[in-house]
Amino acid sequence: MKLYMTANSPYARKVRILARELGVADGIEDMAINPRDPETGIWALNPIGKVPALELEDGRVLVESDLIAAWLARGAGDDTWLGPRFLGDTERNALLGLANGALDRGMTARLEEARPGAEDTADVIEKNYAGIRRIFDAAEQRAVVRPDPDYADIALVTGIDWIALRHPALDVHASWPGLSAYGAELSHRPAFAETSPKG
Ligand SMILES: N[C@@H](CCC(=O)N[C@@H](CS)C(=O)NCC(=O)O)C(=O)O
Repeated sequence: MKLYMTANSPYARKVRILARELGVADGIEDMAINPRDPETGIWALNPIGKVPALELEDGRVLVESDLIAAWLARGAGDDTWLGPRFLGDTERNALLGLANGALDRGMTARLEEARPGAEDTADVIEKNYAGIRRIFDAAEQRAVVRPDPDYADIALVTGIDWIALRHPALDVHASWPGLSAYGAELSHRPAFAETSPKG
């Protein structure tokens, strides 16, 4: 299988961490591409034009990080990371939703930073930063390293790391020391360490 990704994409990283934790990463080749470049063929594979996209051996293509992750977990017979136990746990699903929301707000703010000359850029960025602050305030109380980490932990650590890298103005590690310590502890796991975003 081929996973179309960029090295620092947080959405792709969720899938890459999960694949490693499930022990199925050897069957997946990471294909680093620029999703905005149609010459890479990504638009034909994934009409949304985004990464991650997982091309299966029979040529079918799965898109959207959480759907790819759920498909991998099911194929691996997983019950811990994103299996029936996770899906039946309301609290863990709620935390996953918050983590995904932080990523979406961070991505919107980043796209806005790249929109030159727009009058409301500062306003749009601040609205999204305010959303991230609310999300991280709420998540900090729930961010506890448990004996069996799951996909909500993967998503939250991915959000913490990527927002700390791409939005230094939020000063993530100083502003949310609980989240920072939680992320650091989970980052000792090889699957997290191997995929961590680089500046
Ligand atoms: N909801 C999607 C979001 C994926 C996404 O936004 N990927 C970004 C990279 S981190 C992308 O490919 N952006 C290309 C673009 O916006 O043109 C998912 O969960 O997979």
